[in-house]
Amino acid sequence: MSGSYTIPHKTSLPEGIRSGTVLRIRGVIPDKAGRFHVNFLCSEEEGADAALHFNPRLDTSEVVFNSKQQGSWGREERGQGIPFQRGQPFEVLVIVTDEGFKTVVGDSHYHHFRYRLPPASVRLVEVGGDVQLESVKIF
Ligand code: 9QG
Repeated sequence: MSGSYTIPHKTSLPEGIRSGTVLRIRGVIPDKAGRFHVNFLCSEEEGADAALHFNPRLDTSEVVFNSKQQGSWGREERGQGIPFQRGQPFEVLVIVTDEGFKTVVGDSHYHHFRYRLPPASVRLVEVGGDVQLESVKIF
């Protein structure tokens, strides 16, 4: 596998994130992939709160968005359709806006997940699951 990042991949954000921050993730979905996730976590601790859990599910053809607080998942949101395919490369942008996380997949806007936890509390981005990760970049 040519993925240049081991999984799970963690990117610390000591300054946190703010409106205008953009996270770009590039990778390839393995041929037999089940699901992968991108988590915006509020600490580096195990079981940390998640301001955003972005979870493409190739096994059930859906993309789930959620938050996690004190170990409990919140209400799931689902994007329209699944703009990911097994065996195919992908690019995701997660754009931090004043109201929430805007996700762009490829060249198309995908879903806006309104904040449930303050974005300023985010300290770590973690990518895990069935993904060949090529790059994670913060702008
Ligand atoms: O299934 O759904 C999102 O609402 C749970 C999954 C969980 C999340 C959650 O088991 O999987 O996707 O941290 C986890 O366990 C993730 C990987 C109702």
